[in-house]
Amino acid sequence: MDRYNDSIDRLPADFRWGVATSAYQIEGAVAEDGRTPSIWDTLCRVPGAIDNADTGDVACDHYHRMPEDVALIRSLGLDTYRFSVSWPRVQPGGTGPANEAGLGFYDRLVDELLAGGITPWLTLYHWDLPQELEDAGGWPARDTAYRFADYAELVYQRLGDRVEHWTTFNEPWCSAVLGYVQGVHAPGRRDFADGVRAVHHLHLAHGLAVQRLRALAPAGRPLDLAVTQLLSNAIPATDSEVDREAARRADALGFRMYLDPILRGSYPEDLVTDLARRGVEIPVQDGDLEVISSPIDTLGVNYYRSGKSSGHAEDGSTTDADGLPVTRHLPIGGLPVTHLDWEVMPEDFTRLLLRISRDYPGIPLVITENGAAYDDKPDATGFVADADRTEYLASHLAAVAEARAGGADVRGYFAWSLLDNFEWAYGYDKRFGIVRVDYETQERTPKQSALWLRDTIARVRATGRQGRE
Ligand code: GBH
Repeated sequence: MDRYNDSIDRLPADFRWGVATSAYQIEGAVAEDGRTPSIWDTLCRVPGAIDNADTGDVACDHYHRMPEDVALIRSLGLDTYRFSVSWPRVQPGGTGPANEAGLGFYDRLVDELLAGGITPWLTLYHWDLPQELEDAGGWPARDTAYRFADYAELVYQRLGDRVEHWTTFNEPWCSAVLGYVQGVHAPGRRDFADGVRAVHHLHLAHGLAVQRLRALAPAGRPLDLAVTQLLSNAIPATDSEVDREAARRADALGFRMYLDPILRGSYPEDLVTDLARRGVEIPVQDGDLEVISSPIDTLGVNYYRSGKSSGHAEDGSTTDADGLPVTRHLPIGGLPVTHLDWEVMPEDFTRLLLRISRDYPGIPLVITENGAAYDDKPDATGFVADADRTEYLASHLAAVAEARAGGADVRGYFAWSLLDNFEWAYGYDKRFGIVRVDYETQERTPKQSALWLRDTIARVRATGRQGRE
């Protein structure tokens, strides 16, 4: 792994080092202390929806083992912990008053973190919409955005005195596209126009919450407002006009649709044209884009994989049954892959970060997720010598350092994930943790990658560059 150190050691001594999780993936305790079901509890009961019929009912039992997990974070020398709040835990049903017992859990978590010298980095929404709000229409319904702003306010009222870093949404693309278009994530719906409506209402919810929190924060109290997006480059499969057009469409629908409204106050024109050809309109009302583009302080970037775009279907045709142009995602080829068959290409991460900072200048970036699933083989003591995951983290950290050297203002890096956990539609079989979880005993064992990260953090803190480059 040492061959990455020349790059990694260019990171600054005050670089932020974190690790990330999300509520439904680790907490368990789904029916305790007044929590009501979310759309994920519902999807987990649909036959065939989740590999092995796994559910988040118990997960890593973090709800009952939180102090132990905070101690683990501390033992690895991490300075920041990114977690999410479960909406149906703190506001059952998604409307009405706060549930004290549910909020109390996050209150204790925040105190535990602060007592251990760890900065809380709070995400309000990591995909667990209260089922009642889905029954009322879910994200394709505009009203859900206003419900979210109320929820954000209620959490801020309780934790705002101690939590400085607030992220509204984790990966709106996943909620909208995987949840409402492809139907592989909750709530499992399949309608392209609903997906487009969901995107707009997720953006609106973000903007409304940003305005609420900004207004609630007393003068002089620090407040860092952010949104986290899943981003990657759209690389044309070949230099042909057809493939370059496919990459442009993929970039409009998968990248610029998520950054332009928030950071530029408009949807891309080519996106609007592409959608119109499909008979779909974004349900923008007067004033929405002003709300959506309310200033934020940080952009969270989640990055996992690369791929390329082709304008040709498998049979070679360039239009589909409806006469619309084909946009197909393809592997790049010839690259190592993870347990999920995701291709590993760290140089593309550097390119992505440079592109974001060129096209959306002035906003500090934090890598809020990066990591990989590998088919870990524990030894007799439960230790996992995960050279593959360690290599993934090292090469991607080096890629971040290269992007910084090229001018990208990246302030921190959070590994996904602290623990092996419920990997959504893949259940527990796909492990992303830097810490092994034995699901029989709930025992936690740091993997080689966790120890490597601990040592790397200590070295960069001691020898890294002083101040920002
Ligand atoms: C992130 O999503 C999430 O924020 C995090 O919760 C998740 O654990 C992590 O990545 C690792 O996946 O094959 O159709 O079932 C990144 C986006 C979400 C992309 C899950 C792949 C599976 C879709 N990933 N998704 S599907």
